[in-house]
Amino acid sequence: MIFKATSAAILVSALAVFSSYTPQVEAHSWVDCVDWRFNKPGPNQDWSDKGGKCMGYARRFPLNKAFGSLDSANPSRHYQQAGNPNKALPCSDHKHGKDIGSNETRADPPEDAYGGIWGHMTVTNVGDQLCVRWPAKNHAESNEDDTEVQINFSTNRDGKDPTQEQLLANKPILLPYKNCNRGPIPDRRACGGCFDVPKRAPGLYLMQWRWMLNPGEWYTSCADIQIGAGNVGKNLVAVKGKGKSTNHKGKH
Ligand SMILES: *[C@@H]1O[C@H](CO)[C@@H](O)[C@H](O)[C@H]1NC(C)=O
Ligand SMILES: CC(=O)N[C@H]1CO[C@H](CO)[C@@H](O)[C@@H]1O
Repeated sequence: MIFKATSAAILVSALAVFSSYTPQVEAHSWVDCVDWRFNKPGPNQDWSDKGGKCMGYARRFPLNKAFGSLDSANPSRHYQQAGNPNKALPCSDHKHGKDIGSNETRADPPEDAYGGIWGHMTVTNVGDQLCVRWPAKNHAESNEDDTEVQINFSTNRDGKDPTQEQLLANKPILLPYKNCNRGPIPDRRACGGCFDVPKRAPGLYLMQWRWMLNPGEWYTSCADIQIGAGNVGKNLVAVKGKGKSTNHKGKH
C-alpha cells in the first residue's frame, strides 16, 4: 500500500513537472513573406505555398523551413516587445523583448541580412502593390478577436532604424489579421494582405509589421525595402531583374 501510494505520488509529481516543462504551444505570429506573388492574381487570394512564391523577406529570415514553423525554430521568430511597447525596440535585437525573437537588427550594410541562407531583400517601387503573408497561429478562428496588422514604412531614407515612437508618429496601413485561407490546421492557415507602397524618394527604408494579439501585447517583424533605384547592393542584383514582374502585376 505504502509502495503504491508513494509511486502514485511520484507519478503525480512527475506529471506536474512534465506538464510545467512541456513547452506551451507557442502561437504568436510574425511576417513570413514581405513580397508575396500570387500564381493567379485576382480576388481568390491563395496564400498557401501552392498559391504563389515569396520574392522578398524580413531581415535574416531562414529559408526552407515549413510554413508557420518558426516559433519552434532556434532562434524563434516571434519577438514580443517588452515594457511599454510604444517605447520598445521596433525590431528584435535577440537580447531584449518579452519573447526575444530572432536578430532583426539592421545589418551594416543592410544587404548583409539577405541572401545565402536567408531570403532576398524586397525591391519595389512607389505605387506598386506589396503583399505580405503571415501564419494564423490559431488566431484566425471565429472565436478570436478581429485584430489588425499594422504596416509602416520609416521615413528615414538609407538611415538607421527609427524608434517605435517615430514609427507611431506615422499613420500605419491596417490589414485585417484574419484574412486567411481555410485549412485543416488552425495554427498553419496562411494569411496575408496587400497594400500600395507609399510615396518615398528612391532609397532603402525600414518596413515594420506589427500586430497586437491581446491588449498591450505586440509582435513585430522588420524588413529593409529598396524603393526605386538607389544603392543596389550585391544581394539585390539577382532580384532586381525580376522586379519587372512586380510592375507587371502592379499595373494590371
Ligand atoms: C545582431 O545583429 C547585429 C547587426 O549585424 C549585430 O551587431 C549584433 O551583435 C547581433 N546581436 C546578437 C545578439 O546576435
Ligand atoms: C505603409 C506606410 O508607410 N504607412 C504610413 C506610415 O507613415 C507615413 C508618414 O505618416 C505615411 O505616409 C504612410 O502612409
